[in-house]
Amino acid sequence: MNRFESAKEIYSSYGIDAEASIERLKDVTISVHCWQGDDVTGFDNKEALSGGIQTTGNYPGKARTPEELMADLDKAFSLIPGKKKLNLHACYAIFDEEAVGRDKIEPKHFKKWVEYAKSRSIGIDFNPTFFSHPMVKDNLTLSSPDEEVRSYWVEHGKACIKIAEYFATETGIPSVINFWIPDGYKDIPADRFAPRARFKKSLDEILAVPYDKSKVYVTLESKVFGIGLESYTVGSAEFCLSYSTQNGIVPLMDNGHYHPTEVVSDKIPTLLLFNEKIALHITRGVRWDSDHVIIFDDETKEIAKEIVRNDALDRVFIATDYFDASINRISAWVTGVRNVQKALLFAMLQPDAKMKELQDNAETSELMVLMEEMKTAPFGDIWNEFLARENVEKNYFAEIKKYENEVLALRK
Ligand code: RNT
Ligand code: ZN
Repeated sequence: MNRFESAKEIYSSYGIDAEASIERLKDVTISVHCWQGDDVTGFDNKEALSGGIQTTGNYPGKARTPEELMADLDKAFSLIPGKKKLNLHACYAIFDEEAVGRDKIEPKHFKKWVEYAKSRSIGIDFNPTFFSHPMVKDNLTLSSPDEEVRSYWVEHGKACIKIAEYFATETGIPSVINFWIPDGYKDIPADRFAPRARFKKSLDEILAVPYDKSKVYVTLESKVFGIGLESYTVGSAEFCLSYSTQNGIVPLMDNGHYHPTEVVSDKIPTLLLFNEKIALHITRGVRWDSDHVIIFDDETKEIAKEIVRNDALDRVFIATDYFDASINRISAWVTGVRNVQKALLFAMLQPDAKMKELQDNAETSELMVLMEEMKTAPFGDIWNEFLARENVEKNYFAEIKKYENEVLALRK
């Protein structure tokens, strides 16, 4: 008997169907963030990254052009099993003729991305870019007291909804458009109310544009603080959750955006009770919202468990969001996305019904024993079988190194 067959038998003794889990995982779409490939730089201007987020490191070989980023994405996608979607930011617009401001971008500026996605049969998610731009004034965009600034960004938001709709129409796959603004104050503000009132008004204006709700899902991402914006964040958790609920859009939780002892895994079931759909940015915060590469750690597994055991795979938009510039960027992509998939498969291989029963019967000693036992079940053999069936190598590093030597090393 090979390792997979024997692992399958072990899982089966717990009442778990490993074959069915593999099939189930094959169907889960992960929205892969494009910004890992170039340290969140984009192509629409030469501004440095701002907005309270930071990439650290200067590993050689970063993508500098759309062609390079597409080639790197292809390399990463070839090493990532399962279903993927491409998650773009507005700053990745490709201007063939004249460049336009972010308030004036149009679908045609993303035509090459649509061609890219169509020829690979994947969908595209989208994000307006409210950072790294001269129109960000005093660290404010949609909440700015300067009407010229605020309305510029409102126009950007509206333009982006049209572009997301274009993605959905062209690819035939709905597009998730995520709104996140960096707006905030480094030090204690005198007025916490007005900026949020302006943000609310701006979102109302943006969402007043007509769009097809079966094609475009609007999500709103909250945050607790950013670098240089430590004391006050306009788009706080309460703001974003309340706004989403009141306006029928989708709340998005990024697990780097909460106080360090707060966990998104615990928030998922609550949001599932009150929302038809929810969205996630999966990342790894180390001490702060540091956007480290996702590893196969406890909280990633716990997040996956809350999705799987609540039967919510079709209600949760799963996207990755991290940016590590200190290691090979393609390796970072593949490692992080694979770890989300690994966590999902791990969650699919838990004896959920049995564990829930033990909980309800207050058999907590036995529950702990079973939970601990499952940690050393032969999960790796099931994961390896999934990789083999998806025709991707278990150890992808040789491929990464080859690409680094043949392609990345030439980018001087
Ligand atoms: C920032 C947010 C946001 C960004 C991307 C680039 O803290 O997490 O999602 O990471 O939009
Ligand atoms: Zn995020």
